[in-house]
Amino acid sequence: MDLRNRTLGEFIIENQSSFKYSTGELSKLINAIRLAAKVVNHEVNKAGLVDILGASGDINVQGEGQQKLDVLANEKFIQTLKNREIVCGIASEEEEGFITINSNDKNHQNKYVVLIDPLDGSSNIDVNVSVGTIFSIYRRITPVGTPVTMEDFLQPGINQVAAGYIIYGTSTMLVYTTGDGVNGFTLNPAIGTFYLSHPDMKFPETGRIYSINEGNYVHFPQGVKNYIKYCQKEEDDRPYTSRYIGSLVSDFHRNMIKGGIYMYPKSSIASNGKLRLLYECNPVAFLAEQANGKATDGHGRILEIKPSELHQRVPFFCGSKKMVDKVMEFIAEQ
Ligand code: P6P
Repeated sequence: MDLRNRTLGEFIIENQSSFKYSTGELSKLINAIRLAAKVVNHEVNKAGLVDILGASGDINVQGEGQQKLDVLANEKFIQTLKNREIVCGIASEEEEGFITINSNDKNHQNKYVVLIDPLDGSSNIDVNVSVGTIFSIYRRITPVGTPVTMEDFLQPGINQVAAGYIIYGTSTMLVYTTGDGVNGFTLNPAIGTFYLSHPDMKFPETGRIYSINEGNYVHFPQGVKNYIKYCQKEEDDRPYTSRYIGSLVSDFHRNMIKGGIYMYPKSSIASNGKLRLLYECNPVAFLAEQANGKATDGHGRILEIKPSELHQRVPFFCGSKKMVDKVMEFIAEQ
């Protein structure tokens, strides 16, 4: 059966039975994310025309300058998710703590928590380079009907029931998994509908693209430095190509299609690297593994890390399996 041109709505319904807990709520949740994605996409695409470019003048919980679109995307996703009786809690890169939903309604049966990076790579907005939204969905582990606790958010990535991203690039795509492979949907802006354009996405076993901010080279651990030099050496299928957009979603998306590795290691100036475990590394790692790729902190599987803090950072190496294995060899030798 040719699945192409299925709409996202049709795909969700057709695949609902394959969801581990097919009660229809996860389908409603993915649909809510789809709606929020369209709203944010509309704002991102006109960012250059109205006064939402540039910094909001606020500092987020990370101590980073907030872009106006960061704030807007955060508000749109939280508002869309809150308005539907599906989730009981939300955590966001832009919020210090988690947001409890329906805590005063003792009868609510909402059982999912969502963690989001509402606009990753937002420093690229003012220079018209692609950015993305990343989301991660878990079933709560505390009793339904009670207010969520931090325990519901600090789950290892292996517990995710769904994860994905929206990439606001030359076209807008929603790419997600519910644990049964990775599928990509492209938005037809003329009619506001996402169509299945990339069924069953898979990482090539290896690749020739490495993505890392080489401006930090002097601060990297020796093993990472040695791997970069390995990528640049004229030998076998090397030197590789260096491609780094400064937007995790964009670098990951390209590498998943073409083959490659994305790296944000720890360094002498960032002892755990920069990327956040809960709403950047875990969802991207879930997608990577579902697409026959690999994701590690340099030693073990990202998805098996037991989180201790909402905004904790981890070193991140993710992409084609053979490339990730090779950088782990260099790290082990250092
Ligand atoms: P640097 C964006 O802020 C982000 O979290 C990722 O999307 C991106 O890959 C990385 O940080 C860029 O960080 O330090 O290289 O500018």
